[in-house]
Amino acid sequence: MLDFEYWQTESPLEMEMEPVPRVGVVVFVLKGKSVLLGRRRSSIGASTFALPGGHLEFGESFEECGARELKEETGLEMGKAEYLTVTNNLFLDQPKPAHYVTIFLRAVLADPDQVAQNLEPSKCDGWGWYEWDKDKLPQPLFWPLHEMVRSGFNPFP
Ligand code: 8DG
Ligand code: MG
Repeated sequence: MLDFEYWQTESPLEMEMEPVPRVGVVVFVLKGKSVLLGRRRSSIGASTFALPGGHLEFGESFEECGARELKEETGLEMGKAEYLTVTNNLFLDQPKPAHYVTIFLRAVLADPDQVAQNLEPSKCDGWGWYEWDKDKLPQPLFWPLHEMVRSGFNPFP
């Protein structure tokens, strides 16, 4: 049981806790030959292009989490989705090192004409569609994504 004084500390609860691995769920939203990417403003991967996604919440399925994060970050409604792959990555170049097991889904939009909005401007500079071609993707990519491209990974069916 945590005592009252503990809760009065200035620093956030997370900073007080031992680091633990967390689960991320991210989505390759596919449209034609393109995927949806946004330039991050969050501390991990700041100024690099990454997929929409975020932290798995208690009780969620991967698809529920992907759909919720996509909606929160872009306003887009996720259509049919499927599991693609998983990564296990350490982010050591952080004030507080982070460890993520990240689930990658691919999905189409419920309505392909819906336009992405930047609903969390403190976390992202904006969203755009980029052709999945190593010479046409924006640079720099968030390093986990960069590694996937380098390994020849293709999110398209
Ligand atoms: P939340 O607090 O709103 O739930 O989450 P968030 O603030 O949107 O989390 P996030 O950093 O966007 O995503 C969680 C972690 O997932 C991220 O810190 C590292 C991992 N991750 C990857 N690859 C990618 C990616 O391409 N995009 C995103 N958004 N996260 C990724 O390993
Ligand atoms: Mg996010």
